[in-house]
Amino acid sequence: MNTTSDLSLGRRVMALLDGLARHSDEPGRLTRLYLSPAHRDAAETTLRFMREAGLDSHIDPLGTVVGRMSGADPDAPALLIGSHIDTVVDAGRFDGTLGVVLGIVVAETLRAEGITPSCPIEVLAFGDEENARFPTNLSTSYALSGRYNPAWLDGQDQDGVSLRDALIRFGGDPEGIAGIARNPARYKGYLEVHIEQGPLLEARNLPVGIVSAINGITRARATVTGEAGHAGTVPMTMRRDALAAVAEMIGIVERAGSTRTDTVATVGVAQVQPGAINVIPARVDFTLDARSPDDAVRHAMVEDIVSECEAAAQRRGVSLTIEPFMDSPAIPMDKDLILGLEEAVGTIGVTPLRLPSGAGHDAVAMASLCPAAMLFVRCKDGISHNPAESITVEDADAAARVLVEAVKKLTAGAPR
Ligand code: HGY
Ligand code: MN
Ligand code: MN
Repeated sequence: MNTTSDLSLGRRVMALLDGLARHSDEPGRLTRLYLSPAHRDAAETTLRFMREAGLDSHIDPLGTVVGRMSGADPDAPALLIGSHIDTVVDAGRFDGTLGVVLGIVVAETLRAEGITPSCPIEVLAFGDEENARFPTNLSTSYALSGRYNPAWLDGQDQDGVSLRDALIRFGGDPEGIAGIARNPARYKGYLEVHIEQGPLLEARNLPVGIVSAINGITRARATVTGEAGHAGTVPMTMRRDALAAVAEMIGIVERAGSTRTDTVATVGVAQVQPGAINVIPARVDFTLDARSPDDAVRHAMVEDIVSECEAAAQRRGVSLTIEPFMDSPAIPMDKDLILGLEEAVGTIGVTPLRLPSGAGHDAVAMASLCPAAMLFVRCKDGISHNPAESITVEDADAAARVLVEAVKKLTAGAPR
């Protein structure tokens, strides 16, 4: 049982993360949306890291960075390891990038130990996990299982730029998407390491944990249209105030998400027009994000939210449109890969704990290609989607050692 370490792997992980954290589209904070200039730079840096680790690497037509290590049997079903390098606005530096960097550190470690895996190993750095720029759903990872929705190409960001145009500007190729789809028979599994983005591991004083299942997510874009008017002259009873209506709707969303302990519902974005202090708001564009481990519960919750918001719109004389663009199912992780991760966690002297994921991950999409499993890493105060997001070098090291053990077991190869 290898419970001591010189932390060299943890330090290597932190160094590679530092290299990626430099790439942001905004000065003074980390924002790296899909297909942005910072995403391009981060993809190039990831490509360099992969090549320096000896991986045969390229950037695919949708911007995913792919690094491949050959195996003793080049035709054996490959093991995939990955996560994402896109971020939310004003993000932390560990969400997504940790899993990519750990895949690279595993490749470096196998090579340093002279181990040729029995099968090929691929490291994947996806670019559209947050879906924070376009109305998509894990587009770059779903492309690997042949489930890319062509309608995503016509989706626009808040500046009216289509995904297709952004992809071409990025150096991607909309015509190459079909070629990204992989044959499921050629893959034995997908492993993703990710920060927990919640408080449980810290509360249990555990550096790592194993994901049992990933919650389902509904996302929608909504618009309420009222009537602009003079804030000083229009009587309160004669207004069609779009923002006052949305304020009531946000209360509806919050109450719906609070009815059970395992559901959540959030309005994360609200853009007010015309947005002047003395003008009654005419229009509000806002978003809905609703989640549950049970898809029937989630669908019923969303139906309740929509019907109550429609009633509120009717009472207030405003119009409401709600356009769902994501219905991501709750996904259990693969039982055999979970057992393998539990065994690997045991080798570093940690008691394995299974826990659900409230956050979505590329593993949801990858589970439609091959068996998928995730290892969570403790993060301080459970904070994420926040620049205060942090992990310790010791926990980064623990995660690296667990992943190396799990990969060695899954690709038991002969020393060179
Ligand atoms: O929103 C999520 O669950 C993930 O961070 N994209
Ligand atoms: Mn993530
Ligand atoms: Mn995230």
